[in-house]
Formats: sequence, structure tokens, C-alpha cells
Amino acid sequence: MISSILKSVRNIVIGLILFPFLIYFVLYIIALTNGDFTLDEMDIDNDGFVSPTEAGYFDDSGTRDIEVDGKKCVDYFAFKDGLSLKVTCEE
Ligand SMILES: [Ca+2]
Repeated sequence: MISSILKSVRNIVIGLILFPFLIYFVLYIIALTNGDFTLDEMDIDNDGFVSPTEAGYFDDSGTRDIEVDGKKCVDYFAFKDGLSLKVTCEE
């Protein structure tokens, strides 16, 4: 009896600990798949992986066409402050 209560309490505690991670993971997947940007576009440091931080940045961002050294480029910027997240230029 006591043993089963302890197991239930243990399972509840584990659930409470894991729940925030589950929510964080779900939000990460939603940010990755929101459809506004490709995974390559969201990979700010070009390391081949879109980190949760990178996905978070692109959750509220847009693009603008700019010119750098005579090349046409796309500037990905955050809506909240207008700061550039990443600039990609045509070859
Ligand atoms: Ca990255």
C-alpha cells in the first residue's frame, strides 16, 4: 500500500519535472515548422542545426531586400527591434 503510494508520488514528481521540457520541446517543434522559413534560413550560424534559440528568433521575424557590395542580399530581421539576424547574398 505505502509502496504503491510512493510509486504514484514518484511518477507525479517525475511528470512535474518533465512537463516543462515537454512544453519547451513542443514549442521548439512548432517554431521549426511554422512554414515561414526553411531550416537552412533559420540556421543563423550555418552549423547544420537549428537550435531552439535560432528557431525562437525566427518565430517573429521577416525579410527585406538589401544590397551589400553591389550584390543583392536578403536581410532576415527581428520584428521586435528591427535588428538583423542573418544576411544571405546571391553568389
Ligand atoms: Ca545553427
